[in-house]
Amino acid sequence: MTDSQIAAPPTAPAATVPASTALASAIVDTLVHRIGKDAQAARPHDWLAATIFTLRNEIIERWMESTKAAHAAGAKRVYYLSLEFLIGRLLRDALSNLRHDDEVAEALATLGVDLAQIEEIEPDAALGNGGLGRLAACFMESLASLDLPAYGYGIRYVNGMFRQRLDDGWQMELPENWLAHGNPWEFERRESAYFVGFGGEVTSAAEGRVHWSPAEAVEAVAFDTPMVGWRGKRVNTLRLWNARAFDPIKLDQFNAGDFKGALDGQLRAETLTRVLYPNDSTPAGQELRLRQEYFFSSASIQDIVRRHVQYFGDIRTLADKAAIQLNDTHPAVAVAELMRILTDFHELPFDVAWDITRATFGYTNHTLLPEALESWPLPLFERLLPRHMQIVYAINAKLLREASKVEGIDGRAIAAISLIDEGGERRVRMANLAFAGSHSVNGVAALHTELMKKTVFADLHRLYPDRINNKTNGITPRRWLQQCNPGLTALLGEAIGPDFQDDAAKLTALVPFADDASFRERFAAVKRSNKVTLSTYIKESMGLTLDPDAIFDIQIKRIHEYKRQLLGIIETVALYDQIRSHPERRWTPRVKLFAGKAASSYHNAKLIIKLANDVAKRINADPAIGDLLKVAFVPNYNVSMAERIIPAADLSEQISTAGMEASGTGNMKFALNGALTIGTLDGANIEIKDHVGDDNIFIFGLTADEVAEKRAGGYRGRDVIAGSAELAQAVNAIASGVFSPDDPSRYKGLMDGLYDHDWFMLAADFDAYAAAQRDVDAKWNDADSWGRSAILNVANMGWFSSDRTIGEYAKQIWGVM
Ligand code: NTF
Repeated sequence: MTDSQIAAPPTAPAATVPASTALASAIVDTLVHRIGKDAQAARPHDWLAATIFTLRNEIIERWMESTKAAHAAGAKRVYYLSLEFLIGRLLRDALSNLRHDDEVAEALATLGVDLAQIEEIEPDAALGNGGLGRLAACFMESLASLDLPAYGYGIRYVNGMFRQRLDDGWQMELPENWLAHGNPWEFERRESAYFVGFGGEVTSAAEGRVHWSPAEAVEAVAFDTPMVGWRGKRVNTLRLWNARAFDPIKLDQFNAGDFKGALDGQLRAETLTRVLYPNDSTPAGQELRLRQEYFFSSASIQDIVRRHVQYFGDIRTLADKAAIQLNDTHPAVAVAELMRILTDFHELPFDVAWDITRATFGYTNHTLLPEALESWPLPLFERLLPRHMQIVYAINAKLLREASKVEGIDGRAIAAISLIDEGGERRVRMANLAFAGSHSVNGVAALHTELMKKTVFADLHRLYPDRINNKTNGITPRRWLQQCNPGLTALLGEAIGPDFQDDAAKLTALVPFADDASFRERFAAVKRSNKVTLSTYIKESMGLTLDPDAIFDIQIKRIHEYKRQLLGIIETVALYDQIRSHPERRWTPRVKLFAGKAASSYHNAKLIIKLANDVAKRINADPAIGDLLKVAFVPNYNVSMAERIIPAADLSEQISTAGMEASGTGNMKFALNGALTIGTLDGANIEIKDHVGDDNIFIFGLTADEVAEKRAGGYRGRDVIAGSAELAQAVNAIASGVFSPDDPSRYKGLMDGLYDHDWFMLAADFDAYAAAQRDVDAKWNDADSWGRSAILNVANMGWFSSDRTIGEYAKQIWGVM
């Protein structure tokens, strides 16, 4: 969408604009006095900003009320520290949560402006990679909706997640400048600024006091964004830090003609908050990343301590008034930072500080993938954070002393518990630091939590058997049902009344409607209409025509080998081959959609994107296939794209190797919108199955235990491929260049990997997956059965609301409910 595509506002001057409502005149007033344009000159971005600024007035009032009320009540606050917040667009969210959508749409219409069109030009705030960042955004919304006083703390990246462009099917990464038109949602708080130091040396002063003199320092400046809860009940703060040089320009250097050197400090500071590391479940071991982690952790801890002392006076009561949750290990250095502030500044004894620290922090683990578990080379950590290194040693000494007293903890276990990895190059283990420094350590789905106890954290679990607990992830039903799927929301309201909007658990009232033929018809009509809308978008953006009566089979998520997009593609190739070989059979028309970004340095993931595109190109152009099979890789997957695609899905692909996807949250979004899941017994799929019922989900493949057994038993993909004609045929076709005639050996290495290093058990699961897909076809052809199952998915997904998840954190970890 470009500015010029949007209907021009009426040509009348501002004073005579038919502002039929007070709201319309307020928007025009904002346009004139705040943006400095009249209705005639206003561009779509000006209307967008004017609408947001106008709406903001009400939000600000509620925001201040929320803050004052929490203060007056002496309430305990929740602090959610996360290096990622994938919040997406905010206008529709705020409008909908404040119940102003119709009113604002009408007011804008009187001004000749289409609300839907200006909503579309709001940039996606993509300050995150995938599930972990989106979870943080859902949690912020639920915290406000449950009326819990909370702050999110993160980094205000100038360039968030890269924009993905496909050049001949190859992923290209382009910088995404979400702040190009300014950001009407944010408030710069110049008064909330903190000193964050790096490097330098630690000296002991008189009376055993320790003094850290950093070699360099930047200033962290707060930018606040209001997070509006459902029905505007409460507005919380997302506080994102921006780095600034203390001395933006060295005038002496500048005057001496060294212009570049004069601005060096500013440039170095800006670099800190310039880019989001575009990794998902892949390592990000660069120094800048550790600097980012410490920068935002330090500023956040300083801010939390400052607020506590200001409101409550006594630092010793911190844990009674503050619950800090670490979203994965990215903010784990906050444990050492709080210890530093408590001991070096507040002069508390080490053991007292340690008790306060552990009572204050909780840690959530989001992955068991060894390559994604953070650890930092000890020399780097020590050089950048010399005082924190001393504190880590002191914590470690205490931890290992405690461990050595426990029966059954031997030398091997001690080495595994230690905060320092001594095998090879010495490294600081951030997960162990987060674990040791928290009173609660949670996983994000039942299986994941069990695997934490058995694998990565087995020894720490033996030492602290009460610490690990489960909090199965959730999604906010406001964004992921009400806002993205207004058709379904209206239909649900007609059937069961509006109560489900305030309590997603009430969706179960829909269960009896699964047996109501006329309801099933209306339900199917809503889905079809969503599919038509998506098809129109794909036609316009990609030039591909889709049949809205085909099964819309969708896999959208970050591209990673463990998520097995390759399994989906190979099965697509196998199906293609079957259709060509047996044109006489009655095939069920399918549309296979893929979308997702690959980490820029992840070679195989990028090759998988290219393969999906090559396969799509060939199949879509094959006249023998016609409308029976269409394949598309939709570029630049992001939150807004998910909101567009998910309501149109019939089949949700959740096919990771069992034991590897910690939870998944896309799986929940699809099921809540009436898609059936085809999936493995992995992550939250297991709990989805338990809720929607075995008859309403397609489960296939190895279990996590079976995967582990096979790996231990010397599994070889080669043996399986030899025994599966369909798989062998598809793998050979891809390997021999059928889909890459311009470069026949392009996929040879990728396919060879399946024979000899099939770590993700793709070959092992292929036949079961293909069989499950034929079960999907059969069920699809029984429209009553499909419709019934789809409705039962919606009816039983209320449990996966992030309100339920946050309620559990609030009661069981934070003590705020
Ligand atoms: C992700 N972890 C997991 O891979 C998903 O399964 C899970 O749903 C989300 O977290 C949210 O819990 C990560 O992105 C990371 F960074 F930990 F690898």
